[in-house]
Amino acid sequence: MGAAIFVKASVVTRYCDSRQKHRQSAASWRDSETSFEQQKGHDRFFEMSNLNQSGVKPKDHLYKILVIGDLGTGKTSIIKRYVHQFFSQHYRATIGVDFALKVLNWDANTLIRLQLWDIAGQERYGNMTRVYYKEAVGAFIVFDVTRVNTFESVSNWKADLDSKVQLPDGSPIPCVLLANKCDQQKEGLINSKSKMEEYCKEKGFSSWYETSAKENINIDEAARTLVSQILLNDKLINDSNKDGDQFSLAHTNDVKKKSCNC
Ligand SMILES: Nc1nc2c(ncn2[C@@H]2O[C@H](COP(=O)(O)OP(=O)(O)OP(=O)(O)O)[C@@H](O)[C@H]2O)c(=O)[nH]1
Ligand SMILES: [Mg+2]
Repeated sequence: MGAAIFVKASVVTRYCDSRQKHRQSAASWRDSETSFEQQKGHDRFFEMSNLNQSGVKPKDHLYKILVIGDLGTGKTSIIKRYVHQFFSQHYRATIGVDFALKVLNWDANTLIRLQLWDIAGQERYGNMTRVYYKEAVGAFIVFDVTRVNTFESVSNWKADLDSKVQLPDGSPIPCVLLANKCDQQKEGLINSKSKMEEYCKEKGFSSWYETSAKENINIDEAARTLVSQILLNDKLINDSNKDGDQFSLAHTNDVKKKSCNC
């Protein structure tokens, strides 16, 4: 149901904390050698072939999604599974941030591009630059069910996220908790579903899933839940702005056209 590309960001350290620079990061994601040609191909493909039955071009949304959590919890593996239907046991730590794009034909009238920001666990909450978080409209926080200490960090990641990015009305962006590596022996609170429910409610998670990138468990489901929440927020924001300036969470054209002069 979707198409996807995955590209590596080579330059992440020279971001400065301005809106313009953020757009450069998004633009460099689009403009990088491999992605740009592929993206043009996608654009042409969708322009030509993605008309719905009534010949109308579907609404096109681009949403920035963060994937954060401790080192080695499986963030990259989840993204690779989701985007490429691929898994490897081999661990190569992410440096800085990687990007992936997942294109979803959500329904006959809606095309969604998820710009997935795969942030290295070694970035650590608290030290995370705001630029990574800027304009994100949804997030996954990932922990490893075999290592309790990665669960203990979850509340810090969530607090960091909520302090650095909000929706236009000031509310937190939707965030889904992923208890990854559920194909293995679990340790801690994850063994009690009711306590996990309580924990997620208290910390303000939209939802939580046990996932396995290895066995492909619940990754599509978790993504669908997050996207549904984002679409709902987008609609609420647009509805509340009906009489004023229109604002959308999606920033499709922004990313394509702007470039940085600094
Ligand atoms: N058994 C099992 N292993 C997994 C799963 N997901 C990831 N792994 C393994 O866990 C290790 C770390 O996975 P990564 O996806 O690189 O973890 P990461 O969170 O991106 O790590 P950083 O980039 O360092 O933050 C790798 O050896 C993966 O093969 C899973 O669902 N089950
Ligand atoms: Mg990684």
